[in-house]
Amino acid sequence: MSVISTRIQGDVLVVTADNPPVNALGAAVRQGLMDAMRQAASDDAVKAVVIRCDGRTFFAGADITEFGKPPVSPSLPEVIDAIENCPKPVVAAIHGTALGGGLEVALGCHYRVAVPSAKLGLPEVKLGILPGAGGTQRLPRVVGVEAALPMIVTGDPVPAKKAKAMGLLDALVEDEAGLEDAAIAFAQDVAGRSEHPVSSRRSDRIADTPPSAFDDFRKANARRLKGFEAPEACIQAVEAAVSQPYEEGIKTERVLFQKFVTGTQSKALRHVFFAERAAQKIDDLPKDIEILPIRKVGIIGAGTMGGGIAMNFLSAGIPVTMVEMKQDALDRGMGIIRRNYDNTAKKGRITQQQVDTAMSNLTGSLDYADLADCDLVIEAVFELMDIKKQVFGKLDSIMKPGAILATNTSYLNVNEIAASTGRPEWVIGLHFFSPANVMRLLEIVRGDRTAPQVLATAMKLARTIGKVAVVSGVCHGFIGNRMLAARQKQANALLMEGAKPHQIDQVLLDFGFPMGPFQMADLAGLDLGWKEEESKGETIRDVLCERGRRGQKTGKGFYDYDEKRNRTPSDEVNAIVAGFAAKSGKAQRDIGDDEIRERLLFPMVNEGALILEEGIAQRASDIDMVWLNGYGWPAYTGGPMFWADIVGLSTVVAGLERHGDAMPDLTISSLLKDKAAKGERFNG
Ligand code: T1G
Repeated sequence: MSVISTRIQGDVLVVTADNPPVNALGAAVRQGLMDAMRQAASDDAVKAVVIRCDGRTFFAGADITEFGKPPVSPSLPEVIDAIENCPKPVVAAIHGTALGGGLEVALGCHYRVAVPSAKLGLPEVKLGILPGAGGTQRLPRVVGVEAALPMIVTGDPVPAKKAKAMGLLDALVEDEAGLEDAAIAFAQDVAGRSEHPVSSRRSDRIADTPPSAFDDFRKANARRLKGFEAPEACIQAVEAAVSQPYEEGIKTERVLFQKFVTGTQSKALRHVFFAERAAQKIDDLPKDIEILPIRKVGIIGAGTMGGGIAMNFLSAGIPVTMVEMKQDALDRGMGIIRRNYDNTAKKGRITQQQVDTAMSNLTGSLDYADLADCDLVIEAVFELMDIKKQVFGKLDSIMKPGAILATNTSYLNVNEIAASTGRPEWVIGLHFFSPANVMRLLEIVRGDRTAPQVLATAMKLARTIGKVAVVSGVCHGFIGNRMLAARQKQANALLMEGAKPHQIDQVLLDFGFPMGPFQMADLAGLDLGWKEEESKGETIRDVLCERGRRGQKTGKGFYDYDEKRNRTPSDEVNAIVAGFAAKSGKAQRDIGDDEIRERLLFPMVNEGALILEEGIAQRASDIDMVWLNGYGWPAYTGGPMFWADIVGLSTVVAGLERHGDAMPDLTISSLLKDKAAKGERFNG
């Protein structure tokens, strides 16, 4: 089967790509396009050309799997130049997603038509690179710098209607099934025009770009792009489109592209791209397993978690019955959901109609019996095993056969919870991360007896509600919280040796985390699970809570907070910490940032290796997905296991050994040691 085929319809050469699953512009496709352009140029009967794709989408970009391998001619820039220099007008017929090199091919065409559902974008920056086949030079010339910069620097696609409005598309084809015929008709129409459109595309629309446009854009996006290197390269390439002649600008783009495509950040972000897709695959599940329908969901608990979880399903159009014990708690929970939606609507991210539809799908109840016809019920009650068992015991007696019973527990043993029912095969863990309607991660905890069909249904449901699902086995804290505990243990130990909370936090902020452990503690609240009547001042947390330092919500915790929630280190806290440190008997010393970083992150990598050894996680990249999507590990380093590969596993082992005295009860994973000794990596 040829990935590129051609046929002549009337006087139009129709070039069709068929390279599933997304018509990536691999070597065979590029060669086929080059051959088709030669055919068009040499055949006098051909007056115009249409380039289209079979399958679900127009070209979705270069073939990312070819990156890092020796280049194969023709290159994509060569193919696009051949399209652009074709003596006959070339029309791109776009459906699905014209992304990256796909949009660059379309930009090389003289005209572009699309169906309204199509999306067009240059997402290269999300892979740590920049468009490398003329996109940074052609797009600004077609739509202007102001419209081109956000597309290139954020990588976010635009819908066809907006693309038409900005001049990126020449026509919209309302009848999606008639795209090919409409494109052929469009090609026949332009074939008769004398003026060759290439010159029109190289419009001087960029001539009127104010130089401040770029610095203004940098300032406006600085926070969002912090730590990522490719966005600045994207901006520089667009600056070159304005300040340099076209041919020079193309060279500038090429130099920048080559620099970044071989860089560590791009390798990390390409790892993330494939890791997110790999996580959807469960190695021991048959591919054609039947997925159960989830038409109605029950949530037990209308607190922060219950409400957030409910919103995921409501936003996906799935009705929810939310059960609480008391009317005031139920009303409060329902009110929070409404407020969250209203705030989102105020920001213009959803319409009021969508809010009303979501809320119309939400039913509140004080009676478990109202859950009986749910296909799935998720408990989000207090994190105590006895309470969880009571809830599951009741559910077992109420829920219809074939319903899935899920727990949102963060740590507890899902097998033990399942055993409290007569249907352990139908019990699974769905561990959402707070705020549950925002955080993309969903740890799907597979009990020893969870049925494959239940697991497969949960995985599919995760995609339906827009989550990145990672399967975890049963252990205390599953994947993410277990590794977090390893980090927290060292953070607490470092305090006893002389480090200050803000110093420890700063090391992780500098690494790229959104916050450090003590800032996280203040945000979550230091009094979670703390009881004043039982507090004996035996820990730093006890003393802080006893002194009213209960976190951001009380204006002080490990930090002091002003009315704008700006945080400053606290002398009182440092004195309390120093007091405990002195009592600990540990020698006090100035601890350098490098040691702090190693002591926080290397034990996490080690815990990840143990998690792999025990079969709790299917693969190292799943662990990366957990930390990128649940805890803010900076994506441009790929996640803890990919980052360890880059650091070098032998360096990690040496670091753990060097700090061994400070971590006496840490056992170095044999998998980690074995891979280090062999010079291997976690991620292949
Ligand atoms: N190359 C290789 N494989 C790709 C691919 C690509 N560009 N895009 C997707 N796949 C694979 C993916 O790994 C998965 O494989 C399958 O296709 C289905 O993908 C020169 C240099 C198009 C929106 O960044 O955004 O062009 O897991 O599960 O949810 O300037 O795929 O089945 O084995 O994501 O329907 C720029 C990346 C490249 C677009 C479809 N292009 N792809 O989403 O399916 S760089 C991109 C996507 C570039 C030029 C530069 C999405 C999609 P498997 P999927 P989907």
